[in-house]
Amino acid sequence: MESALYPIQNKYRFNTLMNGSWQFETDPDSIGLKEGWNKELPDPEAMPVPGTFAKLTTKRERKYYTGDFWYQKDFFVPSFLQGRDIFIRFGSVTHRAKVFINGHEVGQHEGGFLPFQVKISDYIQFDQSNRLTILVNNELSEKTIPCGTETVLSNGQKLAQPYFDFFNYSGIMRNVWLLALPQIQITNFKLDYQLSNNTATINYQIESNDNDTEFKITLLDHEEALISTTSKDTGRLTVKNPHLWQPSDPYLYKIKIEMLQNAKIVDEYIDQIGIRTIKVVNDKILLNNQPIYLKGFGKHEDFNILGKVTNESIIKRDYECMKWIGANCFRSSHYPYAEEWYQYADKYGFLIIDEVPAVGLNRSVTNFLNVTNSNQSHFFAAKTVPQLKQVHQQEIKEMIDRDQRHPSVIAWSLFNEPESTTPESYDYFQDIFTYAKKLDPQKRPYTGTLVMGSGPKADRLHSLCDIVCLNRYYGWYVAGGPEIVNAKRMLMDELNGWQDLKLNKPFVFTKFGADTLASLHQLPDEMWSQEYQNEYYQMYFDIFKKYPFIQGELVWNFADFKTSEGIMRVGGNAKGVFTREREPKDIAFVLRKRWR
Ligand code: GCB
Repeated sequence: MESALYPIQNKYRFNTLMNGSWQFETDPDSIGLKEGWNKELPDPEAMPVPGTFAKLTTKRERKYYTGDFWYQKDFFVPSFLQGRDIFIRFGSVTHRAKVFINGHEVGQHEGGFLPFQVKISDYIQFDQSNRLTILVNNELSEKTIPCGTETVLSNGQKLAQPYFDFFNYSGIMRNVWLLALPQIQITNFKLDYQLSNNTATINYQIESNDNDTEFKITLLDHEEALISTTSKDTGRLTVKNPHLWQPSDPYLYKIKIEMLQNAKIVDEYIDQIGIRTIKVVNDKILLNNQPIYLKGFGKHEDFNILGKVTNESIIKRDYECMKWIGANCFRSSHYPYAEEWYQYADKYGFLIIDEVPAVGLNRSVTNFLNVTNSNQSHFFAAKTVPQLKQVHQQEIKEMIDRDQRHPSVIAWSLFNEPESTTPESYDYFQDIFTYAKKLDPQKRPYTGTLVMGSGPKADRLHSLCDIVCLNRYYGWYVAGGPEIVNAKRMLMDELNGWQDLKLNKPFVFTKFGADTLASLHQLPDEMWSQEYQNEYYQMYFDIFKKYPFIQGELVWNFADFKTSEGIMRVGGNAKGVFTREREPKDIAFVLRKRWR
């Protein structure tokens, strides 16, 4: 990626959104490149960007379309932008993209949930129409993340088979910008904080595409009053009596970076930053050196019609619901969300466990059931693992480069429920953690979530994690309904087992939940009813009290969401505390009382 910086406008930086109606065509036989579709699509239809075709169609073949597909858009670059570097920036393209300008390939990107930008200056004509074409592919394999496989139906259609439990929405689902940047430009900057004696030290490191430049760095408070200023690409700023960022008071400073050449400013980038520290000490998570208990959700980017499309109205509504209920945290399960989510979190005072799309590293969609039955698919013994590891590492790097400055991001999750009981799984993740730990200047805690069945005896990954995150379903997939008394026993047995290991690490429940139909009430309660969801959660909360190393509860899920079809799901996953329309189920009021 050329730069991880979110687009901003100022005297030196111009951008315009390219969203709107684009041309679209599927290419089931992958003939497009040979036939020159990178220049002209033969029979396109209109398609919104951002958007996802799977939610807009009335045809099953289109909904489940798997393979290559193309987008095209004509655009204009006025000549007053000449002399600048021109880029196209994609918030994401799911899952991989090849980008062409006026027929020439200008870049490609693997991974469907992180931004990338491609430089197009050498291929465009100013003051004339230009053509942007993107070849997208949404197939799943064990070589890329998220993992899955595919099958070919008797009609010849390919069908993606995710090893994960959310719908494989794909396409261009986030914003697309045209950027005009100075040729000498700031490409990123990293910050980390130290607090002592009522003084904050901000260590910074600026990255740019030119070594022969100077910098001026200015820190301003919320009212734009000057706090501190310095020069050099690497250095420190000090803040006396800092106003710290925290969920109850998400105070943001402004940092301005000016880049100079021959004493003339050539680029400027301004960002809002929150001064705070985050670390794990013994079995506590410390925010600004005070223990913090995490309350909130595992979420998805998911909504009717939109699928995973970024929409700020939904972002705002979700934060309002999370604020109402008294949550302070969510995990970006199971992929990094659109950047706008993190900007809101910084302002609303939410904590985020930021997760890379490493989900489905286990040869089954119901992996929690398989592992519980001691089935091991020896996923990490496959020949494709070196390739997978490279993609996994690349996406960790892109996620950390993108999100490291957000005060809201308090931890990095490097996996969700992979196979974790085999020696190969340890070897794989040891490399992943070693790689990741070099990337974050703030050295935030690193974690990953452990599947049901990966308990204190069998699990091999917890030693790598700074926070041990458990996904548990006693009372739902195991010992549900009238057996809930056994579920209670099983959960306590497992927690006793962890306690005996004396790990001296914080534990967070990153998933526990029960599918619940908002329409169903029953006495005595039964599985799927709202009353059962209440009973289920109450059982967990009663037990959490007994184990002081539990430092957080992120329930599954914030809202009902779409999954693949199957006998386990009625219209999707119904474990939401809110419905898919973001209205509360009964449990929402229970949680509100508990969390507030
Ligand atoms: C899990 C998976 C998640 C599923 C969830 C469930 O632990 O990681 O993707 O949606 O279980 O509801 O079954």
